[in-house]
Amino acid sequence: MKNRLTRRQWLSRQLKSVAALFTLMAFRGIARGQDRDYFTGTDFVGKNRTGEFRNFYINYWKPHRRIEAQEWTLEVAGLCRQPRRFSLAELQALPAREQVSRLKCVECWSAKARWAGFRFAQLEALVRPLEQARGVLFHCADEYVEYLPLETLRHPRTLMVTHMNGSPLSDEHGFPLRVIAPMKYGYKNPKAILRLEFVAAEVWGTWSKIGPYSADGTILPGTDHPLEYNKQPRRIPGGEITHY
Ligand SMILES: Nc1nc2c(c(=O)[nH]1)N[C@H]1C(S)=C(S)[C@@H](COP(=O)(O)O)O[C@H]1N2
Ligand SMILES: [Mo]
Repeated sequence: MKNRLTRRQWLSRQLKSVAALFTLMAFRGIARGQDRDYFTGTDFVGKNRTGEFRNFYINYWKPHRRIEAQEWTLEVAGLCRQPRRFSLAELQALPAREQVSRLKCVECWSAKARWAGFRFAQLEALVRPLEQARGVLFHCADEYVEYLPLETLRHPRTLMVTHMNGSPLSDEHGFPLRVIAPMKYGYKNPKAILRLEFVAAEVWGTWSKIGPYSADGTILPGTDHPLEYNKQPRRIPGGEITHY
């Protein structure tokens, strides 16, 4: 009898420690979950602030399937004389330009990179926008839509970007084509562009519609929290951030 009780006690202790082990594993799972990168190693890409992306956050409106270069073309349509499609190779054959600039998200953070690509004017010369065209609506792989006036697209600091820090854009940063307009908040820098449409009037983009953000998106005087300086606040005068 005594022996049997002891055995039962032993069994119960064993069960308890197994339960404790499972609990620990569950907690570990949750802890990992907070930092899990859902997209690495999958066919999809989406919003991400983990791992290497702690240094340069990734924003995407919706997760979307990674773009295959061979299957991708840029469609240029709307108010232009020669609407057409471009392959990535055709775009990369345009005269190359490069710049170092900071991307400033309206939600506090910023980060800097060396961007390379081509000038918007090169594309314009090939499709020849009509006189009525005032700007371009960018349609992106994640159903993000953003508008930029021709004035901004022709600005000497605005670049159509295919490369970042010497490599082709990662899927996260907008492969195969994005806009970098450093005088505007990040939301005016559309990524993973599929279609470009010349339009006669301003259209409110995805962020301007949902957020309390201006449709124009020019960076306002205020405070920035650059990721590479540990988000330590810095005063910014408005417009492109050039002093750090
Ligand atoms: N297609 C697409 N482009 C986008 C966005 C988006 O959600 N979808 N977010 C914008 C915003 S709000 C920011 S801050 C920048 C961030 O660029 P990054 O993800 O390369 O850091 O992308 C911009 N371009
Ligand atoms: Mo942003």
